[in-house]
Amino acid sequence: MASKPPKGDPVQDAPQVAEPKHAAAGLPAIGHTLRVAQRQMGVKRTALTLLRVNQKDGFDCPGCAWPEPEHRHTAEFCENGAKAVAEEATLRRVTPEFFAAHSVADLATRSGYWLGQQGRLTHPMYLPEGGEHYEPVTWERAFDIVAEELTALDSPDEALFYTSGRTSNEAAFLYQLFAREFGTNNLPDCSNMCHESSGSALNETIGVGKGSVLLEDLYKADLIIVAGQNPGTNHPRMLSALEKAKAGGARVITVNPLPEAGMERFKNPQTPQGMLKGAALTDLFLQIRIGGDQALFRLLNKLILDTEGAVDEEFVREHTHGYEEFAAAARDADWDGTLAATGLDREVIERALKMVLDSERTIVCWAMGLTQHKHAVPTIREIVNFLLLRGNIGRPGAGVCPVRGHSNVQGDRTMGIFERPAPAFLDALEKEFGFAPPREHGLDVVRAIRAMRDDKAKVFFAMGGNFVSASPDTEVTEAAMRRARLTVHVSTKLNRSHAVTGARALILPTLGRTERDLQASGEQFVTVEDSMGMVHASRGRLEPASPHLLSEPAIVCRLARRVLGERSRVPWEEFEKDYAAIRDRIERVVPGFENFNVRVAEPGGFALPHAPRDERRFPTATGKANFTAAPVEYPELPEGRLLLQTLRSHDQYNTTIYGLDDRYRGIRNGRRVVLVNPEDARALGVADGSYVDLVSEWKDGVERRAPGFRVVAYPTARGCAAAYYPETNVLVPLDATADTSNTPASKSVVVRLEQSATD
Ligand SMILES: Nc1nc2c(c(=O)[nH]1)N[C@H]1C(S)=C(S)[C@@H](COP(=O)(O)OP(=O)(O)OC[C@H]3O[C@@H](n4cnc5c(=O)[nH]c(N)nc54)[C@H](O)[C@@H]3O)O[C@H]1N2
Ligand SMILES: Nc1nc2c(c(=O)[nH]1)N[C@H]1C(S)=C(S)[C@@H](COP(=O)(O)OP(=O)(O)OC[C@H]3O[C@@H](n4cnc5c(=O)[nH]c(N)nc54)[C@H](O)[C@@H]3O)O[C@H]1N2
Ligand SMILES: [Mo]
Repeated sequence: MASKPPKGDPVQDAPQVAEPKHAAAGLPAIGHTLRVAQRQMGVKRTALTLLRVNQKDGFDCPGCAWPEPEHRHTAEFCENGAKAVAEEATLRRVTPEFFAAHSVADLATRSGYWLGQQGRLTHPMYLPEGGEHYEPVTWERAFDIVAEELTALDSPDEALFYTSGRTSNEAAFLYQLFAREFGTNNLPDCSNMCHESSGSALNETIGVGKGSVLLEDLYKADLIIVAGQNPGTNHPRMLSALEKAKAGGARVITVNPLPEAGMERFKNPQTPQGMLKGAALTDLFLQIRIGGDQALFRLLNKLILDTEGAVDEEFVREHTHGYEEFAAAARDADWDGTLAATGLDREVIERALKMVLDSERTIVCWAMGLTQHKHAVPTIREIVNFLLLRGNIGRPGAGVCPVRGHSNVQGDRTMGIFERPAPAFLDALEKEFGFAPPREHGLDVVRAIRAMRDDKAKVFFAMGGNFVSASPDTEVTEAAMRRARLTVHVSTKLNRSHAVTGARALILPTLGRTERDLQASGEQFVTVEDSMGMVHASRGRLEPASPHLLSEPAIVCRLARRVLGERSRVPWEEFEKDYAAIRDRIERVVPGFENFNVRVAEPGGFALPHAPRDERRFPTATGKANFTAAPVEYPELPEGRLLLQTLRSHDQYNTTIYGLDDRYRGIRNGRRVVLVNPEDARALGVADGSYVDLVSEWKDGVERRAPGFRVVAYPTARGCAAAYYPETNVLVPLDATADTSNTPASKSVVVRLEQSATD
């Protein structure tokens, strides 16, 4: 079957293909942004809103978690940030009339793109058991329904409280507080599918699960390695930071199976010169085979060990543990094995080594290209080994830089959104609020899906996000969701998770970042933490999309009062009135937030402490930074198969689809494409432009199929393929996860291509 768009879609998914681009941003990006923004918001609102993004008195961009530079241009221009804002500030509305016209069954046939394009949700909506349409419901009745189902559970652990990473610190703190006072640590979050592998690897090795660099460090670095990340699309403001670092003398190595335009050349729209010619960003491109990174860094580590004087022996002696065992394992690395694992040639690795040895200050940045593999955690640990060897953690211009996704995903974790909370955090909660939080670990995303599938969890509550589309194994996940008694989504926009429901379902519409949040004590602001541990305020200015919206903190406070009633020890009413009261409590529970209300009022906010970065102190079990010596792994590829990575196009924010183009990769008007190396296409006998089904093969023997993808001959590494998420999530087996972190292995799915049957 050739790709057929779901019924009602405005545009046929009919991909057109041109040559990929070799530069990002520039004039086309500005034109594109204004067109998208004006379509959603009109001219006046576009100008007003875009001026407020990431300004000192404005709101935090709901796009990515990249930090803000201290000296902002009037409009820190970012095409994809602007698209994220336009998506939220749109003038389109999804009203009760819309739901009367569209049954849930109808909504389930629509594409994610179509659903998102309908606009902002305006009223709380309820789908009764056996009902065909969502109906408007009062907030009181909505909270009653949640309370009915929660109190009917045999155990609080039959409830799941999911969070997506846009939720503010204040809302996140209240949400985990409610879940724990209710009695469960079942707090799965999008981080489980995202940077969990980074947290797992960093916690164990350096004692803090977060990056160790600030923006200034990038400007001081000699060498920046960007591995498994596409900042031109997903963190566009990082390109200006890389440009500045390069102007200061840094060199850049890019490690990626795909040549990504943003890493090739950046046309800075803020400077006339940038607009014309742009700056080349990558000095050396290692076009690695998917999953080859651990092998690459292991070999580099061996080569460093083999070079006289290359190891920072004093640092290793004073600050690290496990060196001997690691060094013995690293010395075993061999060229042939590494060349096979990475698909690289010897000469390019030798050039990389020279750049590594020439650098006194090295930073490694990474994102989903490293975290979503079976061996993601040992891969990131190998990067830590690499940095430790030359003393590159805990001094200016050097360190680990996992680049986070959602704008407050890091802050949510800091606030306690975690299914495996540290005992010290629970102790602090207990002391502050006087109830005994549950101590048993809760369920992460993958385990939560299994629990619903096996009838062990019956209420699913989501603070944002789009759980069924973001999760792996779409058919399994959707069937699991449909088994729930009640599914509840606190959302700004319509998405597929509203159409794939439990027996009863609720949609609770909420304020976005851009909107004014008025409570009894006056106008409120919230706070967020960026990818580099900087905490700052975010204040919305726009009139809310509807008078019926409640803020996320207000929803949690009212729900908690309704569910917990007299038994609660928490002053929910006070918190709802004045978010400063929430911050006072955060200050007393979470380390690093001393004087929170005062410090967050300062322009630019404040940095959270980070012992390895600030004092070269490593709060690990050994009290030192730990070298590790895991065996090298890389994905095996059977004959006639490809390793598929599922990634983002330039016109999407996770499951939110802005449009059908992927400009830098030369794709227009369609998303069902699979990028294949031309030589692989030839060897497999599939023609460029033909349509194939992607069929994933996994040891459970279940055949997972995504039909109707147009083959695009593309210069990706040999043996590798790429196609967009979430269309390909159906191919990622629920049980295919990273060791230790349990993150779905969305970047290495073994697939075969089958010629699509034509209709
Ligand atoms: N506009 C926009 N911004 C976003 C998002 C969005 O969807 N749209 N999403 C946000 C979120 S939640 C996140 S987590 C981030 C995601 O940011 P990214 O991680 O940049 O997103 P992906 O598109 O998944 O890209 C993964 C990159 O890793 C490469 N890669 C894949 N496999 C391998 C491998 O084995 N080794 C190496 N070295 N490279 C590999 C891919 O070719 C690709 O360049 O972006 C955030 N920002
Ligand atoms: N195959 C594959 N799967 C992946 C990935 C991949 O690379 N490949 N990436 C994974 C990653 S890195 C992540 S982070 C997850 C993302 O998983 P999620 O965070 O669950 O998904 P999003 O698409 O970001 O969620 C979008 C929805 O959030 C709601 N929303 C937006 N803003 C707000 C707000 O301010 N408040 C509230 N309450 N709701 C809001 C809107 O209703 C919107 O429809 O997906 C993961 N899934
Ligand atoms: Mo993410």
